[in-house]
Amino acid sequence: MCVVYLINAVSSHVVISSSNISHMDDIVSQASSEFAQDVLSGLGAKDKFLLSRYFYDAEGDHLFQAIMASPEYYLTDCEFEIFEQQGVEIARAISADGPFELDELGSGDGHKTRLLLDALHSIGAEFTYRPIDISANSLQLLSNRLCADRPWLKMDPIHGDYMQMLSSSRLKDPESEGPRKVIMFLGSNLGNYREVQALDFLKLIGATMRKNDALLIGLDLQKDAGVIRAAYNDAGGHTRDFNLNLLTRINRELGGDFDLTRFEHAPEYDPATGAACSFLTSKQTQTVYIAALNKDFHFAAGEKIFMEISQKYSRGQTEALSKGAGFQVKQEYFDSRNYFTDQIWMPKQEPHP
Ligand code: AVI
Repeated sequence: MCVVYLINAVSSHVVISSSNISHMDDIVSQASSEFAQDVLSGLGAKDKFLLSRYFYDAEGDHLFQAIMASPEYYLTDCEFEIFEQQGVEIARAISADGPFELDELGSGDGHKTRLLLDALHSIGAEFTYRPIDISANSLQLLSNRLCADRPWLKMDPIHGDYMQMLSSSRLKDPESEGPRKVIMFLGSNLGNYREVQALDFLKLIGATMRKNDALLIGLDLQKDAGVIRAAYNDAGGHTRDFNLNLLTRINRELGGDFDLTRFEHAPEYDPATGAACSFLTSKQTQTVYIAALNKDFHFAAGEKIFMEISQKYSRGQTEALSKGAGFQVKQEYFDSRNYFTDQIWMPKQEPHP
């Protein structure tokens, strides 16, 4: 029987009752003041920017689903193909060292992961699936669905920010006697970090791992520039709406007065570095007021707000990343067009003296 307890790792001590409503208010206002602070730093900078992690409110989640379903956004299909065609091979490789827990950082709707779970089940692997996601709603939906379809699955979903979780005791503690761990970080989510941050993040993951643990990571590769440009500028306009939705969020949560018709979605791809960057460009000279900051922000005509990086990797870059973060590459898997790769990385063993 499949039983799921949704653990809130960030605030598991908070039980909602009338006596701690004000504490809840504090938490909520703390979160929105962090958002306000980040918007202030971003729009107050000489080169304006906003942080892409704020894309994912309810509407942003919905738009991201629409992006993933669009014909131009090849990443999801490629990774799906890898799991569909090579899932059993991957399952064998990650389960070779015995029972383990499978921690998925940012599980989302688990569309691709289901293939891997089935492959693991088909070879009789012993594991517990621990999806970790910031969206309680997505996590609950995923858990209910998996529980209903796969009664054999042992599952321990965790609600929280995986970045915070990596530093928290639930995932940390490489000295502990707990089960072996396979950490999954799919969908080229790493590409949303700049190079230095990506390395730091990988090192943080590495610090939670023991000798026989593994990281299964999905990375988007460099390819024809036209294919990449189309993926971040789909004809249906979902990526445009996804970017503009962050201005709507600022209007709603921080009392901004952004007029969305005065900004244009302007993605760029640089084949020399592999950086696909999204910008919103101001179509005219304008001033935007944000009430929560009690501040005006001035935009020149043509001025850009940097929204997001989606790094596309060369083979040399993926190698440098794994090496730089202290991993050795155990296996690499590719889709039939060589657009995307899923790789198994293990912590590098220190040579014996
Ligand atoms: C979540 N992340 C890997 C997506 C990407 O491709 O960078 C986010 C995204 N932004 C625009 N389209 C998709």
